[in-house]
Amino acid sequence: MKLRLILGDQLSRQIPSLRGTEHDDLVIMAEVRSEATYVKHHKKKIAFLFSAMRHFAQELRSENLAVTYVCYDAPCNTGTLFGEVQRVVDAQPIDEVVVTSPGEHRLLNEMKGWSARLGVPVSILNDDRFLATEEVFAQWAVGRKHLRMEYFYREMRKKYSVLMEPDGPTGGQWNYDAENRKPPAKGLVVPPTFAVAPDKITQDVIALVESTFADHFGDLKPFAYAVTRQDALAALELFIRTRLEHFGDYQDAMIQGEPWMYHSHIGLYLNCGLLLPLECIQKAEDAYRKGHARLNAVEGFIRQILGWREFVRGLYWLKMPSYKETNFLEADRALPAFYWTADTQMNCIRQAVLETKQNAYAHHIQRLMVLGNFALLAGLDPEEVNQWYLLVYADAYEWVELPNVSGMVLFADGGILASKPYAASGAYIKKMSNYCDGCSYKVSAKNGFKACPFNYLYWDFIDRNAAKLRGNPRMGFVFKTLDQMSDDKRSAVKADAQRFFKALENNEKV
Ligand code: FAD
Ligand code: DLZ
Ligand code: SF4
Repeated sequence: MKLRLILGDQLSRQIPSLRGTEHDDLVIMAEVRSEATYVKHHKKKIAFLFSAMRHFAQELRSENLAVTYVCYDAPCNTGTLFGEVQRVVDAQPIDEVVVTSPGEHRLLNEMKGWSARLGVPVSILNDDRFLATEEVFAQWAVGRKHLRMEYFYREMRKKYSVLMEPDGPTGGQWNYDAENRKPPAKGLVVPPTFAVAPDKITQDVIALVESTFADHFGDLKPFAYAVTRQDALAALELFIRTRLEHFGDYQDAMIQGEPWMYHSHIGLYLNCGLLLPLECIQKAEDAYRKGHARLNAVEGFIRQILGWREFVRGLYWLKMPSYKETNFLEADRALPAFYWTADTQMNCIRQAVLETKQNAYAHHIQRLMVLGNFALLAGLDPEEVNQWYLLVYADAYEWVELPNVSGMVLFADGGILASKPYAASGAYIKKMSNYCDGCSYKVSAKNGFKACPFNYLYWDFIDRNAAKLRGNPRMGFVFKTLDQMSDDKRSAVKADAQRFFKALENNEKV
């Protein structure tokens, strides 16, 4: 008799640990303190996952599988995954425990010791929901000085015959970003996003989270996320029908009061197993083939899933555990309180934090070029920044969060993931959003009290890190500009940055 453990982010009928299930096997799923609190996840993330877990258990039971489901508040709940597995192993004639490899290094490490502790074999299976195994990625990486997503992505396109013609990539190019990334058009009306009313299971979970995780960050209500595969598929279909066409155009655009923009909002479903990557890719390609969406939009969307998503996962497993310790720029400033409270005069940050708090979601460019850009320019401690990103977003698991934060945002890995830091002044945010219109700071002012902090923090960041970044061939122009800067201007930048940092340290509202 096998005990098949299904984790909260493995809610797929295709998960390897459910394959070949015999009639006397037992499935176990458990809501446990250790997973819900190793970082204090956003309330909505916990509610989403517990509800999706409960619905998945129900689905398995409807197929006559025997499921032991341990609710968070069950009196016998030991609070850990190991404890829950051990309880079953102690009570039943279990010959083997079967689990699909978890998405986080800390848990995999722990599971490797389970067999000795339990006294039964524990099989940890490869998670083949992903399109590149750790081995395939490692093989691709061998001998490459720089790991660049674009080249990996091309291999994946060929391997899975996605947007491919007999003579090469569809349309003749691999990448159509030159046609993408437009600023928001005036009067743009964003279509409504997918929403579903909470059923009884979700309502019960919301009540549980409200009383048990009251001190966690974030708003529980309104709760409108899908918690079943059927609804997650409906959310995907809605995206393809109403948003995909403009995905590329407005991929980097930000509008005040429009948290969802033209993004797909499927990351949380993909990462917990309700959706599978290849089906999302194929449905998007199908929309292009049927003439429902343009190639620039479809290729851009597919690249995120077939390229970036698989690339960051490959990198995570290739470089862990040392990747977590990287801090190339030796950044050590504490995370400012406004990442929790939104109490800042910087309107772009205020909006992004408020939306994060409401939805456990912010779209990519808010994460990268607003919240992330500030963290980079201000030299925030990578450990604190990683913790924050891991707990605030409903789609966050370390395998995807860590490379995005330490690699893409903070350049903490020294350039393993990105060829140069994604640092930008206020001009970028002004170009891609309307946040600056409602800001107490002036984006056009470069120095002084009223100046947009991103402006002087950008040059202070470049100056401060010159010894480490000057040799970067992609930053030649930036350092040329720095070198031509007058001494007065350089001193003004330094003085403004120091004043700003002092205010931060004194917990003043900046
Ligand atoms: P869309 O913009 O519609 O993109 C479609 C899908 O592509 C996403 O659902 C996701 O599966 C994939 N994707 C897009 N960009 C990336 C990327 N850079 N890395 C991996 N997959 C990508 N994504 C997570 O899934 N979990 C995280 O914890 C996470 N943390 C991030 C932290 C930072 C600092 C940054 C800059 C990015 C992070 N991302 C993370 C990537 C990206 O921002 C989210 O995947 C995306 O915002 C999810 O929203 P969406 O489903 O609307 O995505
Ligand atoms: C994120 C999460 C949370 C909040 N709670 C649980 C849980 O109670 N039980 C469970 O099996 N999984 C949970 N998860 C997902 C795990 O944290 C995830 O499986 C690991 O981090 C590996 O990716
Ligand atoms: Fe953000 Fe600066 Fe614009 Fe204010 S002026 S919204 S701080 S970029």
